[in-house]
Amino acid sequence: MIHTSETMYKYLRPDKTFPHVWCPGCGIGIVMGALVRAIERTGFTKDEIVLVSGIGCSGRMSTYLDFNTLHTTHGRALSFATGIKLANPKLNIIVVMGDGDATAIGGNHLIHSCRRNIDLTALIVNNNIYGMTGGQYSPTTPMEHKASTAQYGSIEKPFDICKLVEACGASFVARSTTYHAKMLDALLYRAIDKKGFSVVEAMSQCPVQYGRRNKKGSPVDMMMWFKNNSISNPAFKKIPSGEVGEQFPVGILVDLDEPDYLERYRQIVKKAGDDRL
Ligand SMILES: Cc1ncc(C[n+]2csc(CCOP(=O)(O)OP(=O)(O)O)c2C)c(N)n1
Ligand code: SF4
Repeated sequence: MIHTSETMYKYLRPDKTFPHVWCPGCGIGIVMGALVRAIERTGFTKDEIVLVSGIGCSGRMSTYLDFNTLHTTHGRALSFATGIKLANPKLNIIVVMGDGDATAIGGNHLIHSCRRNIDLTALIVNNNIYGMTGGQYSPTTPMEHKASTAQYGSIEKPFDICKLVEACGASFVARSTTYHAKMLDALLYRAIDKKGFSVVEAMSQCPVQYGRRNKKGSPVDMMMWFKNNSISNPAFKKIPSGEVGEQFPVGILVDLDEPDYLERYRQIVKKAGDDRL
């Protein structure tokens, strides 16, 4: 049995980094709690984990958590993480990104990490907006929803992150929300354990930049929206496509066993007659 507050304190850097920057009611702290519980369950020591993050509100996790951490440039967290994994394959690398960081400026890195099937765990905190920089619309802002750069509503089709990474070849794809914190922790545990490129989308409320503009109510209202519109993947698949509306599937969406990048790379090295790896 994991005692939540004790576990959190074990992994925080209390002397250096608090108070944190997150707004009251923000969902990122819930996501960070789930990540810590998942890591605790794996039994890895702090030194066996590397947490890499990009820039943005969610990217601050690498400042607050006491692992080997790297706070990288906006959109480039996966490239830094790829370098670390290739240099030291024994490390378990978790990459935290916002939806803008992962799918806009870092979109190219995301799709090619899936295709490459490099053994990393990507945690994408999707709050449907650029939180840190003042609420500009991101590739996951729903159509007609408002942002500081879309005063009359976005006119672009949003990405479904899970469908995107599935199509690009990710080995493990899962989605949960801040309402389903325990499910999120179980999915992150599975993702860290999984060999190959794993993506977990954590839908999270940003009451300040997204919720307020789009009249989504309080942080609790936003979490209740997650509760009322999420549905388990098997049940979701049975809904006729014309009747889906705003509902979205949660849980494990893809789980494949395929050779990862390093396994393929080692085979090539062997073929080339070099036995150093
Ligand atoms: C190269 C570069 N371009 C733009 C920025 C400004 N910037 C910082 S965070 C951010 C958006 C963050 O949004 P998201 O990734 O969705 O994370 P959130 O803050 O919502 O958690 C932007 C555009 C930057 N830091 N670097
Ligand atoms: S701006 Fe939004 S995402 Fe950023 S800390 Fe505030 S509530 Fe959270």
